[in-house]
Amino acid sequence: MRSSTLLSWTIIPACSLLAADVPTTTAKPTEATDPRKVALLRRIMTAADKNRDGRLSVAEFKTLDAQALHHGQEHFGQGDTNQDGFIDSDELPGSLRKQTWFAILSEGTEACFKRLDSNQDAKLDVKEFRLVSKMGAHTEQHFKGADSDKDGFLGIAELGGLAERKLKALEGASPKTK
Ligand SMILES: [Ca+2]
Ligand SMILES: [Ca+2]
Ligand SMILES: [Ca+2]
Repeated sequence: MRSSTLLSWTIIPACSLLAADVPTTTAKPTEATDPRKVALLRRIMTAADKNRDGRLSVAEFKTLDAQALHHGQEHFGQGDTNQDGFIDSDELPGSLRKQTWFAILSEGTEACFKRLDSNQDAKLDVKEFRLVSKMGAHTEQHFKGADSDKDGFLGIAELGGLAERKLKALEGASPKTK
């Protein structure tokens, strides 16, 4: 019983902090409890879930997929781990693994930029960008599309722009009840 006493010492303060809005019954991996990521995932779900049933159909998911035309169905299938024909919020992070914009936003643009800029010249060349790109053979094309001032490098704003654009376009397309 010593271990449970020890455990309660460490758990109780954390629970009392979280008790206000988080049910303590489900233990989730840290990815799902990071408030920034939770907020991001909620934002993505809200933007894509057009019929507001709390889950994504294939058509809804494809609006998130940068390679929807050729790989949307495949990405959806990989993401729908319980195979019920929908991506729910638990399946969302896994289903977005192949999305460059999601990789950048979930790490945080600034942290991601710093990590990629290995020669620390405050800009990313294609080689540095390749580390976060999920576009495979289309990486260079993707890079050029994000390089809005056409100087052959991505600044932090251009990297952030690439990531935000997808989400902003979605949010712009969805009717807001404000
Ligand atoms: Ca839906
Ligand atoms: Ca599912
Ligand atoms: Ca660099």
